Amino acid sequence: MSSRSPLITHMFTADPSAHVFEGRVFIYPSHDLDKDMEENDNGDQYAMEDYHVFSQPDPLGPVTDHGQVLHLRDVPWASQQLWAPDAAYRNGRYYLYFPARDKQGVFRIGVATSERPEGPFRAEPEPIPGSLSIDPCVFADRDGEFYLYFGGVWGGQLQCWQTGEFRADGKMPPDDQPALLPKVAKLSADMLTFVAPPQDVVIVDDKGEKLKAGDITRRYFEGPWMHQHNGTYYLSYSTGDAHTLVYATADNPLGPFTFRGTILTPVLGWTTHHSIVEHNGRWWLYYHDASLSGGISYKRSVKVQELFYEADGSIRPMTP
Ligand code: FUB
Repeated sequence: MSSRSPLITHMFTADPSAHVFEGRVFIYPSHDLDKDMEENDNGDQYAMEDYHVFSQPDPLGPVTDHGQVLHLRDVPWASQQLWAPDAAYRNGRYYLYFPARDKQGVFRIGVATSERPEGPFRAEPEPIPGSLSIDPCVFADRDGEFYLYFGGVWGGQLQCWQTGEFRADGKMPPDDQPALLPKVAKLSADMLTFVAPPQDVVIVDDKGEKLKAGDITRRYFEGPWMHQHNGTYYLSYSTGDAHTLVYATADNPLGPFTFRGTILTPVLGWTTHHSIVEHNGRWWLYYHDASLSGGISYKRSVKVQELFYEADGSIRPMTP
């Protein structure tokens, strides 16, 4: 089943992170601007300035817009580009994780907090120390630990961090070398810092070899999502310039993860970005495409489609 049409039509929304809080599905998306802009590989056209939070009684139910919950002007350390966010609940508080460029133009990840899942959220004065790049995904493991996954290449700057320091001239690795990898860090009990420096999330093929940079239909690009199903950990992500959503699995949240296959074939538009959530025993893929804007790749819209597992734990591939 799917909604077949955009869930939200009064504004452009993208990068939906969906979670069930208090029995409702809450969606934390990017808010694409309705302006005409030049497009480039640096992603300057994704000039988002605020976040709205949305909720539904169930994935096919009506959507409530809870309004603007955070604006760039209220994030002391950020200068521009509020990109894909995610949210978590722990110990009576809600945490919104979001990337933005700092005053030096370097992407960092910040946190904002609220007593309510629908916000409004108050930003911490500084980004998370040691954070970098874009696309945070926060994952609550069964043992009560929380992990933040993040990272994206090209405009997301992951290629600029290969030495451990930020190098604005950082290049993508050659095609025959291992691909760049998403990062993961365990979160502190107050959810505001990393307990250890971020580490690579290794993705290998079925022979145990790291995926190569030139393997564009399988290697990591951006938009990590972590979920757990029947004891298996699923790392799903966008392949970027191959325009698919794919996944890899492991028996623990840190990996290494073995590549398994495609979840979603390309959508209309350049980017593809998603989340996977369980609601009342059924699983759902939230994603975006550019159908509402007639294909303008930086004016996107959130959609939802039911996701099914096969008996061997693989995810049944979908078309948008
Ligand atoms: O929305 C801006 C960027 O586009 C996100 O951070 C990426 O994942 C891609 O969807």
